[in-house]
Amino acid sequence: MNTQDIIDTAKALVADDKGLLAMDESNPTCNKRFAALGIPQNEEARRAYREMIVDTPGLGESISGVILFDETILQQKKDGTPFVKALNDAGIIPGIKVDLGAKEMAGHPGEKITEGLDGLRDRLTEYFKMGARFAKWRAVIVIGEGIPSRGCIDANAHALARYASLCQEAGLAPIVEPEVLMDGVHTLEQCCEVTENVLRTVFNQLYLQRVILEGIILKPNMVLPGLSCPEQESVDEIADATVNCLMQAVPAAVPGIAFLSGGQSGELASTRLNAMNVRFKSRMPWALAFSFARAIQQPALEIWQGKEINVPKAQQALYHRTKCNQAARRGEYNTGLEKHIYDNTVYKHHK
Ligand code: 5MM
Repeated sequence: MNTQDIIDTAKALVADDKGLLAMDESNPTCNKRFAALGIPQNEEARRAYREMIVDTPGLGESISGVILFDETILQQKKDGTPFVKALNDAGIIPGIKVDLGAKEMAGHPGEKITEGLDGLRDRLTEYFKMGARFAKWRAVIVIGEGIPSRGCIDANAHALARYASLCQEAGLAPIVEPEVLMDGVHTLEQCCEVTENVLRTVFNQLYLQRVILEGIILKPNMVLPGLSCPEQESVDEIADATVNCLMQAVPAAVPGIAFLSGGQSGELASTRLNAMNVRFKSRMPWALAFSFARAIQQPALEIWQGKEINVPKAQQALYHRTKCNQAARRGEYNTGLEKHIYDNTVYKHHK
C-alpha cells in the first residue's frame, strides 16, 4: 500500500469544488428504474445508458470520480473504448462499488446488514488492476419502532471499517457510506440523533481497524425529517441540523464528506447542499461535496428513454445537474439556474 497515493486520491475526489457521480446501481435497481420508463431491461440497455453518461461532454469539469458497478467496469463504448479509459481521458477517477448488498439481518426484524467481506481482499486486487482507484460500500440503517438496534449499528459499522481497511491495503481510497434512510415518520431530531450515533460508531470502528482517516471519503445522508413526518423543516434548518451533527461526529482529518441524495429531487439536493456551504463553509474542517446517483441521473434517464436520438439532450440534462451541484459546493447555486439550463455546448469553457 502506498499511503500517500490513497490520500492523494481522497483529496482529488473533493478538489476544485467537484463531486462524485454514483452510477453503481446493481442490475435489479437499474432494471427497476428502466422498467418504470418502459426501457428494456438487459445488459446492452444498461451498457448504452452508462455510455451516455460517461460520454457526456464536459463531465470532468465538475465530476471528480465515478462509481461503477461490477458489470460496468469492464464494459466498453460502442467504438471499443473501455469505460475506464474514457473516464481517465476525461480526468475522472474510476471507482467501484464492492459491497454485495444490504440483506435482512438475522435476529433483527426490519433491519439490514451489508454483505461482501468474504473474498473482498482478492476482489479489491482485481478491481485495482482493472483501473479502479477508489471503492464504495453502503450500510443501510432504518429508523422505526424500536430501531435501529445497537446490534445493527455495531455490525454495519464493523463491516464498513473492515472493508475500509482492506481497501487501503489494496491501494484504494474507501468511500464509507452509512445511510440512514429517509423513509418513515421520524422527526429531524430523531434523524440527527440516529445519524450522530451511527457516525460515532463508524469512526470508532475505523479507528479500531487502523484506517487512515486522511485517505477516506465519508458518504452520509443529510439529516432530514422522515418523508412521512408531518413537520418538514426549512432548507436552513436542515442545513444547520446536518452540519451541526457532522461537526459532533466526523474527525477533522477526513478530507471530504460527499452526501448521497437518498431520493431527494435534484433541485432540493442542490438547494440543501448550497445552504450548508453558504452558512458553514468557512468553519468546516472538511470539504462538503456530493456523491449523488438519482439527484444527478434522474432527469437524464427520463429524457434518454433508451433511445440513441435522445442522447445529446439527456447529456445536456446530466451536465446541467453536475454544474448545479458544483455551484452548490461554492455556495453559488440558486433555483434561477434551473430556468437557464447549463448547456454543455454554450458553457464549454465555464469551469
Ligand atoms: C444511496 O444510494 C447511493 C447514492 O444514490 P442516491 O444519490 O440516489 O441516494 C448509490 O450509490 C447506491 O448505493 C447505488 O445506486 C447502488 O444501489 P443498489 O441498491 O442497487 O446496490
